[in-house]
Amino acid sequence: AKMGSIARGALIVLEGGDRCGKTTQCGLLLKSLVEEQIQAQLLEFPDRTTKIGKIIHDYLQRKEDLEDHAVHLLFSANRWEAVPKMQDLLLQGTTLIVDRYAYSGVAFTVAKLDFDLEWCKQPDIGLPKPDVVVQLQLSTEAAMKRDGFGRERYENADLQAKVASNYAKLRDSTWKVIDADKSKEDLHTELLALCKSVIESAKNKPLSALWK
Ligand code: Z5A
Repeated sequence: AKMGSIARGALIVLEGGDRCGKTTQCGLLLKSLVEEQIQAQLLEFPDRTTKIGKIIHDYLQRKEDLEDHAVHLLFSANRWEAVPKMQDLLLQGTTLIVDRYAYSGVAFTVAKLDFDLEWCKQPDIGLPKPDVVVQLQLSTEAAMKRDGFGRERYENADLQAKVASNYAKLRDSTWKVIDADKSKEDLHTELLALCKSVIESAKNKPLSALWK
């Protein structure tokens, strides 16, 4: 960073299919970074704590049905409402570890109804662009052996396979695909090393805009 200016934090996104261990790894990452005195915070999407997030939660829990375009836009709005906070934190030097982002938005809506990929990307264009997107890849067979598979809407093998193929269409130079079928500890070691190098190199880069 330039003399006198604060080095910005990195925007680190974890993506992956159901049960791949994103939430577990986000928690472990935060713990290790904080132990090493690196400022960091977690964010997750959907953020179910906001008004919009509560509507999304009821939809995912099948308590409410919503028109498919409308729910896609709500997922996006739920990210935009977090942007001012994200920008402030990043520019103050805090690294953000984000559990799902716009890629989930596109991959799930396209998987659900064969929606047009470009249409699905539109509402998220211009969000803060991640410095790295880590896709935790886990076969559906392995995912189904883990606790909790199949409780919410979207948690079925067919849809999860389509999501995986949509992720492949969204990969760009910021993506890293990691095999998630390993112990929590081994996966964490791999991820921590990757994230620390991303945090170092993000320090001197301006924050840019997604899909622009
Ligand atoms: N969605 C969307 O449609 N549009 C959008 O814009 C966004 C999301 C943002 C809810 O997301 C749904 O919303 C999601 C996509 C859609 N639908 N699906 N599927 P969510 O993130 O709130 O929920 P989720 O995908 O179901 O994620 P999760 O429950 O948070 O799972 P996870 O984070 O991948 O896994 P985990 O909780 O860390 O681990 C799952 C279990 O496996 C747990 O019992 C762990 O102890 C165990 N585990 C974790 N790691 C391991 C390893 N390494 N070995 C063995 N067992 C492990």
